[in-house]
Amino acid sequence: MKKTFIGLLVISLILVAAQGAFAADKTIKMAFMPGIADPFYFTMEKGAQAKAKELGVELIVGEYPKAWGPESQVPILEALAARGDIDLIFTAPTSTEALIPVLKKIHDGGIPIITVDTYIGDGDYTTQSNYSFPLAFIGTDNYLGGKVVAESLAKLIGGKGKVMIQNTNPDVSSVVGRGKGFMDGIKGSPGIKLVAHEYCLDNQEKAQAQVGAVLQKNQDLAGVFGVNVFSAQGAYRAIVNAGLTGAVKIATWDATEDLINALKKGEVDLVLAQKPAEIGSLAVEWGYKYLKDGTKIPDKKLVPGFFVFTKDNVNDPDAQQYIYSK
Ligand code: T6T
Repeated sequence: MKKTFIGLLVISLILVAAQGAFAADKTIKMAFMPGIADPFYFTMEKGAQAKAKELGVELIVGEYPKAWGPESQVPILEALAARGDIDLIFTAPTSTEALIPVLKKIHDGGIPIITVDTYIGDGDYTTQSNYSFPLAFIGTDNYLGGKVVAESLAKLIGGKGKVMIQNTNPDVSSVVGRGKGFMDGIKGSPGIKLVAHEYCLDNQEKAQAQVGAVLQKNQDLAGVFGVNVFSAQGAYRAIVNAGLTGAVKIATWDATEDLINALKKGEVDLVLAQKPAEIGSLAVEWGYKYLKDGTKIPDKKLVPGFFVFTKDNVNDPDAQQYIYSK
């Protein structure tokens, strides 16, 4: 009995040591699989590539999906894993539930996973569950950002009036968090009424049509929250087309050049910028540390902050760093 225990202990120690042990002369190869082709993920890739270059890591980037969702993402992830030469994958799961099986299979096949921007399950990777296998989640505090946006929009509309949320998907952690934060944030202003919460499935034309339809029914709409690149870009275009620039206040999320230019023109009132380059850089840095010597991210979570652009700071030299790349 005692011998078996000691034997098991020795095997476990060898396995633990082997996990982080990487031959000094082997180039680490990581793969990044973005959520969709958009400036947020292009900027994340830039940050990741810069850190990879600094550390001598080879970074393979999976094909950028043209549409959001597991149908596009799963085959690309499977192809990356099937190459057989990837040491770690970091990816933005396009669904909290639908991505669990494929990521678990890749992990069980020996490739560690970090999720960036979005998480699987409820994002708690510290409690044992069928989705706690990733090394970590690295991304924005979307709930907090949603609350900040709500409080700012409330001020812009004088604490009262009808508002809507133009969202993308009901099963994606990032945008769900933003929506929840916003809904809790407006609770502080009893005069504000949420009249619509639309989902465009990350399609800008659809977002524009949805905001247009809500405007038709609510001609006294006071404010809109566009929760990400395509929903925000579609939302402000609908307001401009309706000739309501300035009358309907628009708070948007993601600092694309399009949204920043719209802010400068007064067609948008607020742009929340995430820090995608930092997220990509942290994923490479911590993936590298883990592969080199088994160092793990404390609490399996890293949360870079965000920056809020308004017409008052949009031209500040210090703020320019937060605009996403094309
Ligand atoms: O807002 C980002 C990202 O954080 C979100 O998860 C999905 O949409 C974007 O990529 C912007 O389009």
